[in-house]
Amino acid sequence: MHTGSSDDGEDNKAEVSMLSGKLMCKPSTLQLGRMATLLHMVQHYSSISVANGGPWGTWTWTDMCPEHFYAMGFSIKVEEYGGADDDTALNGIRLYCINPNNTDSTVYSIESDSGKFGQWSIITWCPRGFLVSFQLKVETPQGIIDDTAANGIKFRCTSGAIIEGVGSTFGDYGGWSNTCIRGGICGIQTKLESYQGAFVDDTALNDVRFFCCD
Ligand SMILES: [Ca+2]
Ligand SMILES: [Ca+2]
Ligand SMILES: [Ca+2]
Repeated sequence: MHTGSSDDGEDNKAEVSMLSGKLMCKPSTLQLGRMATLLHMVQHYSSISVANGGPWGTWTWTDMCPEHFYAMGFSIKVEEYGGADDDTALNGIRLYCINPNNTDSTVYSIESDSGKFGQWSIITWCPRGFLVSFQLKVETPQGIIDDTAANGIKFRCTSGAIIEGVGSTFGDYGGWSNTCIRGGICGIQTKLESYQGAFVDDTALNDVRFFCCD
């Protein structure tokens, strides 16, 4: 768990300076766009994470709220308990971003990669303020028995209120992530095990990290 400069940040800085060095020749629109994104990330974002994520899957793409928007609510995609079937429990997380300075209360939803099983829940909102930290409920590896990895999630809001996406019943909550120092959560990236097929034990969502904006 850490805040501020990460290995990713260092890589981004290196890549930015590498791209800057190439500016003598005319950069493509794609390069300019990527450079702008990287500069934005280096300047503004820190990530928050937990230590108890599941071991399967790979980190997928990042999705971010528009500038000046912060996540104030969330919904989760959960596969209902299937008894003897291959269960996956938590499959996806969506964040709902608002701009506190907007008077038209536009809501913008963001989502990283999600599994194919389950239904989306209703949205749970912070009573006020934004999402600033989280806990993940994860089932530890079960060996030859059916695994589900992540099962549920709790968020703490700026006000201190705790809101929960109850999800499925397996596993336990780990410790709290670090907390967004100013502002709140404004981005998401999931670690997802892609669909393994009918005869292989699937787990879908294993871990998640969020990004903070000042
Ligand atoms: Ca297993
Ligand atoms: Ca399966
Ligand atoms: Ca399973």
